[in-house]
Amino acid sequence: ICLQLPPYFLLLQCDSKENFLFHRRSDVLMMTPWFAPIVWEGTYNSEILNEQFRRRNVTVGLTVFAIKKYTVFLNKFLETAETYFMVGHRVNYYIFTDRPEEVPKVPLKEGRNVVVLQVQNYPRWQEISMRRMELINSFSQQRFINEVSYLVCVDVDMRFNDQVGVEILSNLFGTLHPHFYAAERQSFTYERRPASQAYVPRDEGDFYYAGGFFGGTVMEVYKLTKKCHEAMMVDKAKGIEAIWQDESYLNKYFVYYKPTKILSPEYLWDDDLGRPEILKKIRFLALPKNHAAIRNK
Ligand code: 2GW
Ligand code: MN
Repeated sequence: ICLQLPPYFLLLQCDSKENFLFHRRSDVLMMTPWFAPIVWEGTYNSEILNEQFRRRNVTVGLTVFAIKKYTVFLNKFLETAETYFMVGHRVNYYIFTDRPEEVPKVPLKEGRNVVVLQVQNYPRWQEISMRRMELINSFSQQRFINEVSYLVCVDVDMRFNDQVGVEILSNLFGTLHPHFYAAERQSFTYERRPASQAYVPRDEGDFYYAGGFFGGTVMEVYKLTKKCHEAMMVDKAKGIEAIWQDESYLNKYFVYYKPTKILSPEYLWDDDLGRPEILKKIRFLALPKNHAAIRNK
């Protein structure tokens, strides 16, 4: 017999906690007005997602920069990534460094590789941070496009603290900055000088994204890093540097090229902000750093 379901069947299904399709939260925004999912714990089914990405035999590239003293962060970064990052999937770690001899030998699980890419050092820290765009861009074209499907580009002064899996993957994704996920547009620290290429007018911008966690397909990351690097070069020629360096240019990009997925601050947290109730998981955590000691040349 043919069972005629009432039109509200789907709603009922979603409202039942017993139902395997129940993946929603009412305490956080789960989708942007341009229909990009915002990834919070409790809003997705990792079993289904893992199966989809395994079937495609996807390889994920994780780019990280460890210039000068920042090589001290690599050990904890890699160790915790082995425990939590893309477990069960193929991973290439791309470590950009000026000190290849300081890259620790961390035991890796099957299907996971470390690739050390030697790069030059820049005297100014702002330049070290900003040049990441240029380097990711040029290596995307030369190398990443042949080796991985997606790139995940992160800060190194961090540790993985819980699962970061294929739920983050999409054509183009950014992460809500932990200081601003609950803030209003007026308080976002976009670049506000019209002379800068990173300028965002007061009445524009959707979210404030973190510079320390973004990614997408190699093609999308290629386009993003190209635009950001070019904008930086235009500014540099005029003697301007955006207020939060690469983060400002990234935020400008996302105003006009909107991400297809957004990660909640679970994916870039800082314990200086405590641990609010809405955070069911803290997946990637800033390490306290002695700014004076680590940042001196
Ligand atoms: C040295 C002195 C001062 C600041 C940074 C550095 C430095 C950074 C360095 O000596 N060597 C190095 O490899 N880095 C790389 O740049 C490293 O990958 C690090 O994670 C990244 C960004 O610097 P970080 O993590 O010290 O700055 P945060 O945590 O304040 O980063 C936020 O703001 C930055 C721009 O000012 C970026 O947008 C970053 O993505 C944000 O998380
Ligand atoms: Mn950092």
